[in-house]
Amino acid sequence: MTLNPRLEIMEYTYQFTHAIVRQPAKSIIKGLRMVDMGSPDYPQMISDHKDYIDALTSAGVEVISLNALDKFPDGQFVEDTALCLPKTAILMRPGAPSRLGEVQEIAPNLLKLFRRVFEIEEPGHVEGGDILVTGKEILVGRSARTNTSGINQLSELVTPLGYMVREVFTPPEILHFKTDCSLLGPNEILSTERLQSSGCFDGYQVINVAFGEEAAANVIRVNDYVIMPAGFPKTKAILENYGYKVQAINNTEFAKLDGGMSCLSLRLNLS
Ligand code: CIR
Repeated sequence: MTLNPRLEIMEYTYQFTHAIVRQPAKSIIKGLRMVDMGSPDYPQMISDHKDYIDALTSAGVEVISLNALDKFPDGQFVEDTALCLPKTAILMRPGAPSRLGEVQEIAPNLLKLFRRVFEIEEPGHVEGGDILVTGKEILVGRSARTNTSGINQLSELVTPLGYMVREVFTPPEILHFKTDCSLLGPNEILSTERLQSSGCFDGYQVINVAFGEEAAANVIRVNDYVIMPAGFPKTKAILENYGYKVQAINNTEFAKLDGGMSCLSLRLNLS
């Protein structure tokens, strides 16, 4: 019997065996930010990062923890450096010049784990935070960090593997497409109303974060759990009412650098 490639894609949208994280370097306090919300507290970040790893572990993934990189203040936001699909990894090319070198740091780790490793090349730029893999397609938000050349290259690389790439738009007031949305299930999306109103999720079942809790839109679905930032009780209750098992992690400090739940890990299915 031939397996429907689409079905295989759907199975892997939130089922993960491993995650890669990187320890926050002391230089993180110099990380990029869209708006200055004050200096992040390094010891609190280390503590939150540990809780994040514990949440991933209790969701059933083996966490591969890489060393801190002092020369890359945003280096712990590993999601932006690669897209990991079953059996295939694609090295990104961040649009932030200070982050380009992070890709060479993650590459050897992915080369050890994946049979196929591709890369986005100049003049393309894509950051993983702009990519949402759903059960039926890969949505990529054009943003200040992700350009059309990068999206076209990504499409050419993954179309032969059975994926469809659809270009969407990241609203200019947010950093990445996934700043405002997350995957909850193959056809289920958590989104802010402002992003949903662009029409990019037509055909999906969309759950909106509570009004005033827009910063809760970046969560990760990992196996049976949804890992979300703490401090958003209305959105947590909404998710729980839908039957999701939720773990909330303090994110006040990474948020000062526009970091959220998804950016702190690369989630992999190595089965
Ligand atoms: C940056 O501006 O690149 C970092 N300070 C934050 C990156 C967050 N990445 C993500 O949400 N995927």
